[in-house]
Amino acid sequence: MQSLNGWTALVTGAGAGIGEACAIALSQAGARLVLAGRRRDRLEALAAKLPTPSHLLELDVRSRSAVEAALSSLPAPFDEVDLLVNNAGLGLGMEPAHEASLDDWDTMIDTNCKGLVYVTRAVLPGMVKRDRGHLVNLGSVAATYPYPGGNVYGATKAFVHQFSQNLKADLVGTRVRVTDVQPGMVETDFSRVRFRGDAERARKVYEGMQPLSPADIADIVLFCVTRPPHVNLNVVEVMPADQGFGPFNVKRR
Ligand code: NDP
Ligand code: 8X3
Repeated sequence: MQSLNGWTALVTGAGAGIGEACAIALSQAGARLVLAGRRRDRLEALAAKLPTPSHLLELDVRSRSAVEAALSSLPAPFDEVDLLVNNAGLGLGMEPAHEASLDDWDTMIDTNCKGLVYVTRAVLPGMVKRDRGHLVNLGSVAATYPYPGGNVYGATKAFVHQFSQNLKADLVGTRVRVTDVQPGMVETDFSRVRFRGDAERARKVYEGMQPLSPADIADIVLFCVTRPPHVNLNVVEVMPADQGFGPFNVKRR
């Protein structure tokens, strides 16, 4: 496995779930970490566990001005980000589109699309200038496969996919790589957030099946970023062995 010694990795949403697991895996591989998220206590607890130095950013990615300010004033040696894991994101609600909350839709678009764009735009010029970098975006199987109640969540992840592909198009000829990692069911706080703290409903999502773990996704992210520099994994779609595809839903009268 290629070492990440000397690399600086920025992980958004690093205080929990997939982001936390990615931060741990990248740190264990030798990268120094910039840990971004809204809950400072979670970032501090994570930083204490990491074997490499880290810098904490208490940051809401929805705020364009906060993202720009935070990322333009990173202290050395954290100021040259080589690897960005755009992980911060969420699903809210599973109501059908005609009943869903427009506020929830705004929050998902602001976080999963606009927040990801703000952070990417802030780090990308430095990567291109140094001719070295890797953008890893957390998409989802929901980008490709619709399901009832997925509506805007799935659409935000389709945005992540299309943005990733278009970034790749712009970056041809540079040594900046782009990967869209698209997981299926991963057991994290994702469902608890989606169901607004209803732990029982969240638990039922993973009942009787073996979901992916955050460490499974971190393992894939680490694999993608440690390929030789000429190798770009564009899209990685991964599901638990216990998850599959639904049949077409036909309403018969
Ligand atoms: P978690 O709820 O466990 O973690 C989400 C992370 O995102 C938290 O660390 C949270 O930190 C952060 N976050 C949310 N909103 C913001 C914000 N506005 N600004 C900064 N950070 C924010 O869920 P997961 O680990 O499962 O989700 C991580 C990513 O993986 C998401 O993009 C999700 O869509 C994607 N994904 C998840 C799957 C799953 O089944 N779990 C499957 C496919 C994709 P804090 O609240 O401290 O800010
Ligand atoms: C989260 C996984 O299947 O709930 O992206 O959309 S799913």
